[in-house]
Formats: sequence, C-alpha cells, structure tokens
Amino acid sequence: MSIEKWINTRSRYLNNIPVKPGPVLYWMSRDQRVQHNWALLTAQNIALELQSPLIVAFNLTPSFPLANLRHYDFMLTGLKEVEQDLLSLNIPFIMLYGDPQQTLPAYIHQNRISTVVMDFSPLKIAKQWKETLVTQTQAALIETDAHNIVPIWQASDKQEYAARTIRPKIHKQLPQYLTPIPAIQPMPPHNLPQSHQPTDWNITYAQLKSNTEIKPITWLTPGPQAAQQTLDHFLTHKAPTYATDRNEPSKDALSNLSPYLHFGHISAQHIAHQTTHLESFFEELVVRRELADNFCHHNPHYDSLASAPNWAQQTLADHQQDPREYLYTQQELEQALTHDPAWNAAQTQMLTTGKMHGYMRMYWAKKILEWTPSPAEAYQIAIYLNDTYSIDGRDPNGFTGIAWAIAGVHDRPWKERPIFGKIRYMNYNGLKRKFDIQSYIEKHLPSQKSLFN
Ligand code: FAD
Ligand code: FO1
Repeated sequence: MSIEKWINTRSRYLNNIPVKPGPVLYWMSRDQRVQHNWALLTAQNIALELQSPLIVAFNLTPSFPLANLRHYDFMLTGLKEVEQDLLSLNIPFIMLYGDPQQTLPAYIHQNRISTVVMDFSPLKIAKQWKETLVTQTQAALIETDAHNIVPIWQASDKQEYAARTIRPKIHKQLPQYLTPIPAIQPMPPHNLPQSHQPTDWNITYAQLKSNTEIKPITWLTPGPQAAQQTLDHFLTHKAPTYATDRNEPSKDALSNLSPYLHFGHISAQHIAHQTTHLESFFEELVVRRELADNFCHHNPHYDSLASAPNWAQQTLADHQQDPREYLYTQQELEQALTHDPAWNAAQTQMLTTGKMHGYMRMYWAKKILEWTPSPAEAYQIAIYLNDTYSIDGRDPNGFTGIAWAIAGVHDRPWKERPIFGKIRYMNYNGLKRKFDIQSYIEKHLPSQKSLFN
C-alpha cells in the first residue's frame, strides 16, 4: 500500500513536511492500547512501507490537570501491559517524562525521527501539545483519530446542535467506518541506536507529583486485557437487561467500560462491532460519545459556562438573582454534606468507587446548579469534583455531560422555573417515583435514611 493510502480519511497531516525514510514514531497519548488502534496501524504501515524502524513513545506529564494517584495508577498499570504487548511484537516502547512541548521535539531531533503519528483528542491540553510540536520539528506530523468510529473530521465540520442532528451523519457513514480493524503485526528486527531498555516503573512512579490521598480503585482491573474481560462480562451477563435497567441506580447494569474507553485500553469500534444489536447501548457508545468529542473539538469553551447556547445563557442570567433555598460550598459538596441523601449517596459513590451511576450524574450536576451561588461557579465545581474523583474523568464525555446538565448544551428549553430558568429540571421526587432510590442510598450511605420517605 502506498503511504498516501494509509494517510486516509482517518488521518490528517498537521504540517506539510512529506513522509521520508527514517524511524517512525507513534506518540501514544489518548489511545493506550496495541490492538484495534488506527494510529499505531498507520505508523506501522508507514514504517513497513519505508522499511524503517517503528517506535512507540508515551510522555508522562506528572501534573495532568486534576489527575491524582487514582488515575495515574490505573493508567500506568495499563501502560505496563501495553509495553509488554509491544515488546512481544518487537516494537520498542519509550517512556518520556515532563512537558511534552519540550520532551517530544528533543526526542524527535535526537533520534532523527522522520515521521510522527499521533492519536486524536479534542481537549485543549492535547491541542496545545501538538501546536508546539508543529513549530518545533522537521518531521512529518500525522494525526489519526483512533478514538471515534467515524473520524471526527468526517462526522461533521461544526458543533452539532444535539444528538438528533449528529446521529444521521454518523449512521450514514457507519458502513464505511464500522469495519474490522486489521491486527498489528510483529515488526522485523530493528537496529535502533539505543538498545531498548524496559521502562523502570519505579522511576516512573517517582515522577508523579500529584496528591496521593485519593486512593486507587481496586474493584476494576486496569489494562487492555481486563477491558476485554469487562466487555465479555457485559455482553454475557448485562446486555440482555441493559435497555430496561440502565437508568436504575441501585442496579449494577452498566458496562463499566468508560474508564477503559477514557484511557484508550479498549477501542469503541471494537465494542460497537459486537453491540450493533443493543440499540440503546449503541446509541450511548457511538452517538453520545462521538457527540461529546464533536462538542469539545468545536467549542473551545467546553470547560466553562461560556459553552452554553444563547437561550441557556439568557435564561440562567435571568434567574441569577433568584433566592437559593440551599447553598453549599465546594468543600461541603465534596464531603457529601447536603440535606439530600440521594445526592450524598451519588457523591459518596464517586468518592469511594471513582464511578457514579450515569443517571445520578445528571441529577448530581443539576443539584450543584441549584445549590451554589451562580451557574458559572456550579459549572467549575462540577468539573472539579467530577475530574478529581471519577476514574473516567478529564474526558470529553465529562465536559459534555456537565455542559448538558448545567448549560443546556445538546438539550432544549423546558418550562421556566426559579434558578434553572428553562434548563431541564430534575428533583428527588422524580428519582423516588422512577427508581428504588432507597436501596441506592442505603448501598452508598448505610447510615443515612432517606429524608423524604
Ligand atoms: P454505559 O451505559 O455502559 O455506556 C457505555 C459507554 O457509552 C460509556 O463508557 C460511554 O463511552 C458512552 N456513554 C454512555 N452514556 C454517555 C453519555 N451520557 N455521554 C457520552 N457518552 C456516554 N462519561 C465519562 O466517560 N467520563 C465522565 O467524566 C463523565 N462525566 C459525566 C458527568 C455528567 C454530569 C453526566 C451527565 C454524564 C457524564 N458522563 C461521563 C457520561 C456517562 O454518564 C458515562 O459515560 C457513563 O455513565 C459511563 O459508565 P459506563 O461506561 O458503565 O456506561
Ligand atoms: N496522556 C498523556 O499523553 N500523558 C499523560 O501523562 C497523561 C496523564 C493522564 C492522567 C489522567 C487522565 O485522565 C488522562 C491522562 N492522559 C495522559 C491521557 C489523556 O486522556 C489524553 O492524552 C488527554 O486527555 C488528551 O485527550
């Protein structure tokens, strides 16, 4: 296959330096896996075509925003498995440390890398890293969307209004993009200058500067193998009842795949292949998740209230001065000290397990809007709590979920009311009416009884 064939619609050039013979580097970041990884596949095919060595590098930024030991432990455990998977395919894995805006240009220069392939992320931090690289290197730079089934640039060229507007654009292209993903092949022996030294994981852990009081989670095993096992378990035991049970917070009905999708330990395309028959799951995994990337990619204000559509900005401003019956500080919310046991149960579930039930996340964020002095502050508190404690946090899905709950993004105006204005409202009685919320409360707050029973 010619090089151009591999720089297909899943990839794009970030500079106009042509690919030429010389070592090919896959700078792994969002998609931390070997198999079902279009970015690694693109890099491998270019290296084979050029008869050049292939190297994979991961740059550890010890102070990733709002990340702590809970997240680094999950991620680094997964990367240890990725290193072994790569070595078994004769592909060297290099761990870099520090600010990628310095470490990558230096690595590329020192090792005379001729082509760099990167995976895609819509987040500003990743875009900043790449913008710097474009100005600092003479290597060909290629970005491959290894996260979305329909590449972000093919799905839409603008911020989509709602799931209903992006859904047809995604479904129309699934026949072209929801295809089997070729396996990564073993590479021929390489004569790279630095004989590959396996990563010293003690040095890696020693680089971390984040706080350590938020403990790693133990109920979920990190890494690509465990991700596959979690998928198998979901398909066998949960898929049949997912459509009916997925919103019931007291049931363990969700797939638990979000931490693996966030760290790229598993490919959404690989999951989608096996879940086309699960309509409600497929809608979340494909349409909702790819809508989140679309929102973060096209709206630079995804991490603030400025992301809200005009109707929402207006309505929240109209009600900014409404009296708040309850007001809590970030710390009181963080410690689950509100009057509402359902909210406290959701916050406690996130604190202790790192993963709040999806339905409760909607209720949780909307109550932060109701119980804080301003929508702008509510937005920041929701991001801070979600990204500090959720194992799947710091993700486009999180920014988009908070934008939906507090700022009406991807939603429509509802009946006007105090504080919320026309932002969709949720309340405790709704939970009580629809779910066994008492069991959820007792499961996560054994001591507290329901306030309203
Ligand atoms: P399942 O129901 O099994 O879903 C399977 C996959 O579908 C998920 O892993 C996810 O990739 C996708 N998906 C499901 N629901 C959504 C959704 N509403 N939006 C986008 N994709 C979805 N998701 C995160 O990954 N990280 C977050 O930090 C996060 N924060 C959220 C905050 C708020 C306020 C809200 C309302 C939602 C948030 N979500 C977040 C979206 C959703 O709640 C989670 O993706 C889901 O609960 C993850 O659990 P699961 O994989 O077991 O879910
Ligand atoms: N990606 C990296 O390339 N280097 C890191 O050190 C890194 C740390 C990290 C910590 C928590 C977390 O949730 C994600 C982290 N990521 C890191 C991966 C991250 O998902 C993406 O690379 C960026 O978010 C861009 O999408």
